[in-house]
Amino acid sequence: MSYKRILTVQDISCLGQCSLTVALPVLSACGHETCIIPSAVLSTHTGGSFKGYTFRDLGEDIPAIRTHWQRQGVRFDAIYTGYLGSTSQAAYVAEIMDSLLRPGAKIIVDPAMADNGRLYAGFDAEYAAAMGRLCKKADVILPNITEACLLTGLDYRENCDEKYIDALLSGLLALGCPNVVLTGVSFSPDYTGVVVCEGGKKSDYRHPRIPRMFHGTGDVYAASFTGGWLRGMSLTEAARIAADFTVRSIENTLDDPEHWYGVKFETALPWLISSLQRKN
Ligand code: PXL
Repeated sequence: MSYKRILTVQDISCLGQCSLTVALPVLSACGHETCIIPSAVLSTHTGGSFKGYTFRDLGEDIPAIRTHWQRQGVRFDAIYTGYLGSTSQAAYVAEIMDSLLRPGAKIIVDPAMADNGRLYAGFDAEYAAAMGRLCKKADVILPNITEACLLTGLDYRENCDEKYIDALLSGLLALGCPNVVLTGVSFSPDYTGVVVCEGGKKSDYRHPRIPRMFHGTGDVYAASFTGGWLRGMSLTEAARIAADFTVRSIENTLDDPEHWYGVKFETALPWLISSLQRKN
């Protein structure tokens, strides 16, 4: 079994089941040491009917944390980045990728910035361009369709066909990252899933579509994908396990109409742990 030291850089949404409050428990459950740099602190995430949330950008701390860790000789086996607090943080994160990774370390970038055809509150085209520069440094990127459009300049479409997905994938590969896991790809009303492009080879994984939108599922997906992939699974296997884990997390939430702000991924963690054990 492989025990990796992972650094994840994302916000702390104090309430809302996304970003670090998902990544920490999921990566720990996957059997990895997880170090964090919080990009921002918010009282809640910015989605749904949360209004008037607090927001503190912690970007100024990032260079000082990097310098301290560099002095201590700290190195990571992987870095996994998600929601950043501002455009300028992308350059700080790039510096960390250049200075604090062990040889052969993996870079996973989830360009978490948009969904359903729209950027999240507070983000703009400049932020999307900065995410594109981070994607260039990555081993794997995990955009949803909206993020893929922002990264490639293609128009957002609600209905996908093979040709559209291929155009998005070529645009994403042209950013300079060799592997792509495109999430939320639905070729028919009843099914949704992911398309994986691993070293030029394309595959897809579909599961029945659940007709309700949940926040934070991209983070649940990216954290469990990262945890599985760093346990030594192939990219395709990790992409499938992450999809199944996300579906289970959603299913665990469906009977609770008041739980609109996130998914109950915690109750699916035993399934994730036993699935990873079976694979190793
Ligand atoms: O789940 C993505 C995400 C992460 N962090 C914050 C968000 C969102 C999505 O809305 O608002 C603060």
